[in-house]
Amino acid sequence: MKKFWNEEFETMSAEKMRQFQLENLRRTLERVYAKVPFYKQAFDARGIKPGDLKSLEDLARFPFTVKNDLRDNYPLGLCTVPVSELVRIHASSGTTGKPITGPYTPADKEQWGECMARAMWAQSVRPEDIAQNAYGMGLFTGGLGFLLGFERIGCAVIPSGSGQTERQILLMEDLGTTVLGCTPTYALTIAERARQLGNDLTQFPLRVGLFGAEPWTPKMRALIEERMGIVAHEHYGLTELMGPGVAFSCEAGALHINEDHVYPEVIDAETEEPLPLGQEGEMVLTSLQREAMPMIRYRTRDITRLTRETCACGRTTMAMQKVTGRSDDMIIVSGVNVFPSQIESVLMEFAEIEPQYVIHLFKKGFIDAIRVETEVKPPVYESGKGFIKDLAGKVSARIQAVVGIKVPVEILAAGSIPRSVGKAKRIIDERQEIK
Ligand code: DLL
Repeated sequence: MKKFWNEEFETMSAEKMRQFQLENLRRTLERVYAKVPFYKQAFDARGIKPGDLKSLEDLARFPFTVKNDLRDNYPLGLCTVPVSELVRIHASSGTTGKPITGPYTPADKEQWGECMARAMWAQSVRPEDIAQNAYGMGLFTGGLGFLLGFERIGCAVIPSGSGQTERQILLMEDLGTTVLGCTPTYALTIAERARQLGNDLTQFPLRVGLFGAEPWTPKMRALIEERMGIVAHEHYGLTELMGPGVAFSCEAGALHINEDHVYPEVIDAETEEPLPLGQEGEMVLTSLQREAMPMIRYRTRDITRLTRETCACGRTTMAMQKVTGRSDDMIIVSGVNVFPSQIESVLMEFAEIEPQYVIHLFKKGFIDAIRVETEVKPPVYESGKGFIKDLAGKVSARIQAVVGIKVPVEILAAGSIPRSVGKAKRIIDERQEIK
């Protein structure tokens, strides 16, 4: 049985990899410069042309791309191909009501499947496995991205999607699931429910979990492993760069980056200068082979550091440390990316509401949850309890429509929320951190 899914790229010498990256980077820069007005303008504003890239270090002279650029060019303004050449469009939350899109050509989808299969193979997934895919099966890249990888390997996939926890457990037992893919918090929910139902997951055939899409601590990983009787592996990725498939944990515990597809840099989030290997900062990623919507120096806002050492698993690709936080205020609730600015934009739609709010972030069992407190304009509060309750319900429904998750809303009297004298503190983190 082969050890690597793609031995050539997973064990390539650093020198050969850099050469491969340089050639693909140049091609990608040329592609976006020729086809996407946004990039042409951004490069021209800096007086730089794709041909100025003589070495990988020259990439630092090119401009960054940020989430707002995707929003400003919504839905497909950064695409290099007409819609007729696309075969898939995913989407994820933007910083306001509009989502950001992730379009794929047939070649992009092919590469995505390759990256996923490499990751899963490294995590011991084999054609004999029965894989329960409990990531959200929809616009979110988790479900359909994992499906591509499982199918590429040849597993029997159960596309259960997220939710309906009791049915997940039933399927797991009846079909003899050996591999589970979902967010780490959902894994804990499944384990908790199984315990309540009197099912001992450690006695199930389940042996490995493929978890990602949100930060989780080593403690949480150990807990999942213990409660499910499995080995827990990690996946990292983001819609903008393809979805899951950017990085994956190996048997030695390193998070390897699919470096022939994604070129990683780490920068100082304040000065925006690239940092040397090993130093912690914000990860910036550039697509190397994508066709539909390649990203140039995309600021992920994820905090990590990069290392290049030959790993005990035999892979030579660069590894990233587990993401330790973000350089912006995005929070992830039940796998859904939530920005305070989204909540704010909803609140601002209501004439009765004051532009004052706080988001309480707390733990509901093992799961991160939020609730919102806001205020009404002074006379409105006098309209009576029924009116206020009704208004809170409307705001909550609107948040659900925009953000995609149900968030309880409490409406307070004018002046209840402490006023800030500097930067507003919108998020109150009440979680007892499980470290
Ligand atoms: O979460 C893609 C994905 C799906 C990754 C399934 C892994 C498994 P988005 O919804 O666009 O895409 O969210 C991307 O989620 O910038 C990180 O902040 C966070 N994130 C993803 N994986 C991890 C991880 C998918 N392993 C954003 N650890 C990213 C910490 C993660 N944060």
